[in-house]
Amino acid sequence: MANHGELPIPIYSSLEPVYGEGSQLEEAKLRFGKLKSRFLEVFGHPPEVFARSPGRVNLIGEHIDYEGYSVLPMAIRQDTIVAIRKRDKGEAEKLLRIANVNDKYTTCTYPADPNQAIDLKNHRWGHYFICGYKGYYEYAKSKGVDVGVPVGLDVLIDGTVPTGSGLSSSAAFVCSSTIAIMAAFGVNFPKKEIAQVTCDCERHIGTQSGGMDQAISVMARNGFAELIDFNPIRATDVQLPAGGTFVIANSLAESKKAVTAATNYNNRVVECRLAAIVLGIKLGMKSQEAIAKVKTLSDVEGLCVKFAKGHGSNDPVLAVKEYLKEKPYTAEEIEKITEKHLPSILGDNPTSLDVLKAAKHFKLHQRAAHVFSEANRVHAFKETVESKLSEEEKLKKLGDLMNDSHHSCGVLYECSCPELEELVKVCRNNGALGARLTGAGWGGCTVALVKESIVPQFIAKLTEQFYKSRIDKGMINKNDLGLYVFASKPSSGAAIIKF
Ligand code: NG1
Ligand code: MG
Repeated sequence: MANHGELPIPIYSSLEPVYGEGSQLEEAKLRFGKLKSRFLEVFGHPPEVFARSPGRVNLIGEHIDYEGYSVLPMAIRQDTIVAIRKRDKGEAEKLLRIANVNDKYTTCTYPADPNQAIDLKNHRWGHYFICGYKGYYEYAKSKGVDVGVPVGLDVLIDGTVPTGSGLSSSAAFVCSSTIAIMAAFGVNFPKKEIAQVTCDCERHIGTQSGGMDQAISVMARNGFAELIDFNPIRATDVQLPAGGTFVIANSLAESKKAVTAATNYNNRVVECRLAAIVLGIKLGMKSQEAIAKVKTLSDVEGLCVKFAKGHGSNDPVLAVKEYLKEKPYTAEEIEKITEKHLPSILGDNPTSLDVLKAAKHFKLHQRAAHVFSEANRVHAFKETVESKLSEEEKLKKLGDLMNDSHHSCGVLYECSCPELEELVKVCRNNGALGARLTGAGWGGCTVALVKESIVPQFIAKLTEQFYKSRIDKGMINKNDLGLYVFASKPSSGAAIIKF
C-alpha cells in the first residue's frame, strides 16, 4: 500500500486493531474503561464515540516541512484519546465542555460558535480542541456538508504524549479532536484531506507550522516510518532496517512553542521566506508578481539548482554560498534588496509582524543552508534504507545522517539548547550510531539510533549519566523514568473507535 491517503479514517469496534495484543492492549482496555466511567461521572451520560491519534518522532527532516520539503517521521504508541458526545438539540446550553482525565488541566468551556476567535494572548489547553472544532466546520462547509446549527459537545481528553517535548502532543490532540468531532457528526473523509485540514487548523494556535505532525498522526501505518511529501500531502511507507531501534529521550527542557513563537519557530519561518525572496531576486527574478509568489525556499529551488548546474553541481546550497552573506542581515539591508518594506511583504500573516517586532536581525544564509542540506539528507536517508548495503553499513550511514542533521539544527538553525546538546553527547558516548534533537527543538526530546542488542544497556547508561542527577535534584520521579526515556517501534495512525 504505497499511498494510503485516499482511504478514510478506519472505524473499529474493538481495541485490538490499534493496540495489538499483550500488555499494550491490557493497558488500553483499562484506559478506555476509566475514560468511559469518568465521562459518565462528569457529564451524566456515556460517550458516543472515541477517536485516537498518536504522537510522533521525526527521524530526519527538521524544520523543512513548512518549506515544502519531505520529512521522515514515525508514529509512536503514545497518543491522545478523545471521548465525545453530541448534546441533544433540546439541551439548552450550547457549550463545548472540554474536560481532561489529568487534574492538571481544569475543564475549559467555550461557546459552540465555530466562528469564535481563539484568544492567543491567553493560552489555555482547550484551545487545541477549538482548533479542531473550527477546522471541522471550515472543511465540512467547503465539502458541502450540511453542518446545521451548532450544538453543545461534551468532551473528555486522555493524552499520554508528553507535552512540550517535540513528540507532537499538540498534533495528537488536534487530530484526535477533529476526528472525534467528525465521528460525532457521522462523517468521514480521506486521510490525506484530514491531514491537510488538521495542519491548517492547528495554525489557529499562532504557529506557522508545516504539516508533518498531523500527516504522520493521521496516516501512519503500524510497522513503518513514512516519507511525507507535501503539496499535496502523501505518505509512503519506509521499512526501517531490522537491527536498529530508535530510543527517544527527553531533555527535560520544556519547549513552550505557543508562547515563544515570535522569537523561535515563527522567526525561522520568516527568515526562510526572506531568504527565499532575496535568493529569487539575486538569481534574476524581476517581476513583482513573481517575487510576491515566493513563500518558501522550495519555491526558488529550481533557480538555485540551475545556478549550481552552471558550476557542475546539483546542490542548491551553492547558490546560498554565492548570494547570501554569512553575516546577519538587518531589516534595512533586506528592504534595500527587495525594494519593499518588510511589513508589506509579510503582512499577510499577523504572526509574522510579531516576528518583525521581536527580531534584531535575520540569518538568511544559515537558515537557507540548513533547509536545503536537510532536505538532501531526508532523501539520502530513504535511499540508504532502500539500498543494497549490509544492515551494518546501513545503520552506520543512517546514524551519520542523523548526526549531520543535528549539527545543522544546532549550528545553522540554532534550535538546540544546552540540555539537548548534553543528552546528544551522552547518547553518542554510549554507543548510539547517531543522535539528534527531534521536533522543533529549543528543548524536548532527542532520538538516537541504537543497535537493538544494546538497548537495555544504553538506557541504563542514559539513566546513570543524564537522569540520575536530575532525579536527585527532584526534577523527575525515579518511578516515572519510563515516560522520559524509551525505545519506540513505528505504531499505527489515527482511528475511530465505537463500542
Ligand atoms: P513540534 O514542535 O514537535 O510540534 C514542529 C512543527 C512541525 C515541524 C517541526 C520541526 C507544529 C505543530 N509542528 O513540531 O510541523 O516544523 O516543528 O521540524 O508546529
Ligand atoms: Mg507541536
